[in-house]
Amino acid sequence: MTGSAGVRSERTIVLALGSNLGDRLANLQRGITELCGAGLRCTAVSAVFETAPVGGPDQDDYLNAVLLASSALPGREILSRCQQAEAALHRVRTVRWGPRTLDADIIACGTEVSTDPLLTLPHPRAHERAFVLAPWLDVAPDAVLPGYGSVASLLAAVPDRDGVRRLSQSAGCLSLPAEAAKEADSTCR
Ligand code: A4P
Ligand code: MG
Repeated sequence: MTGSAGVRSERTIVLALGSNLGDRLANLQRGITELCGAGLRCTAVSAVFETAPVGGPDQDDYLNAVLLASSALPGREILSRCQQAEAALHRVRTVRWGPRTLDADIIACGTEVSTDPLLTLPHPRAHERAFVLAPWLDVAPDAVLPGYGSVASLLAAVPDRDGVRRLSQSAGCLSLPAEAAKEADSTCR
């Protein structure tokens, strides 16, 4: 939201991370390091979920997580940051919904709604995907997907909810970069 002086106020940014190529957990952790900072103040990260692939070619299972941040940056700048993080992980695009070292999608920027194909908000498929909703619910039990309702009720209705499994902390967890972790809720819990 932009105020009368043209200054955008901070709002909660919800980012979904996924990886199913290489060292999946390390890729997600590196993605967090690439994303957080410089105007994107990361506040919490979910547990890691192992998830069956949805759509695309035959491919290995994913690890998925949700990262919460607070930011006044325009959505387009946050999208660029996501794309830079994917590039840092040498993501290669071949087939749609194909395997990837890192996918970093914007699920929501506060309550912003946009139908721009370059940045659709909320993410147009988030409401029907357990691999997004389950980690989001894990890190924000009262979360609401703008225009769709509570994440808990959406998750209860999605078909792929049996395809997601929360990893125990000993099996793998993510943490915020040290700077952010000092003042925020780290979820290696
Ligand atoms: N774009 C528009 N809105 C957004 C947004 N809110 N966030 C545009 C990010 N990007 C957005 O994205 C394609 C285009 O979407 C970009 O040019 C951007 O401007 P991409 O990252 O190149 O490709 P993608 O992520 O494969 O595309 P898409 O269609 O958004 O994929 P989905 O729907 O996110 O699905 N199964 C499991 N278990 N776990 C997964 O993580 N991921 C996918 C990808 C499919 N199946 C999966 C998983
Ligand atoms: Mg993407």
